[in-house]
Amino acid sequence: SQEKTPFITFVLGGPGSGKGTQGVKIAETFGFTHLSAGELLRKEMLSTSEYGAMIHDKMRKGKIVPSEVTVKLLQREMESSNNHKFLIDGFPRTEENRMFFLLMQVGTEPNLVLFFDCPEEEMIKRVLNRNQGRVDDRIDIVKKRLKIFQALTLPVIEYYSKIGKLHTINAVGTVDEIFEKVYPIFESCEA
Ligand code: UP5
Ligand code: MG
Repeated sequence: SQEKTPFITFVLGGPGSGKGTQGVKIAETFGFTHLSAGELLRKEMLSTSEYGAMIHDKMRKGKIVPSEVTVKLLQREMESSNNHKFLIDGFPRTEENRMFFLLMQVGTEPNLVLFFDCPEEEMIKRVLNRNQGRVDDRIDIVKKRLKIFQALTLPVIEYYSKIGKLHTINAVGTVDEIFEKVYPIFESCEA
């Protein structure tokens, strides 16, 4: 039930680049509803959903879940929210994801796109230190996720750069140091 035009921010970056951590802070500070595509898929995986087994199979291999499934989950959350400001983390990961969202949301391009730019060694270190029992936090799978990020997600990031929506943030430093760089982007935008 949205009366206002939605304001959509996509947060992109490799595995462990800090999308979730910064996403929570941005949402709290600037009044966004935070939707992590990965979290929504993990919740769906643990439910009795018909997609559960398929999602599990994709995730444990570091592969991308079909666009229609992810977009359906995102759309369900957006439609049931009273908020018009959404911060979507970890999506779109592929050009197909991007096109599918555009189709389902009838032409809604994001207002802002953040890219957390982080060196691979740092991303690997963070993910392996996390210890939250994720099926994909193993060194071999993390390397696979990094390869997929480079091959499929970097072109999407490049697209947003071309259309002038991208804000690249150096994601090395403390959580607070990084948030200090993120803050002015939202402070200066009207949502
Ligand atoms: N940490 C955070 N910031 C730090 C800092 N500045 N300094 C030191 N440590 C920091 O952070 C990772 C870890 O680092 C945490 O322990 C944190 O405390 C620490 P986090 O904020 O969780 O990083 P994030 O970028 O969110 O990492 P995540 O592992 O969640 O990224 P992924 O993109 O790999 O995971 P996601 O959940 O988005 O996707 C998982 C899988 O789901 C994909 O591989 C894919 O199989 C599937 N998927 C799809 O198929 N489609 C989608 O659209 C989305 C997901
Ligand atoms: Mg995350």
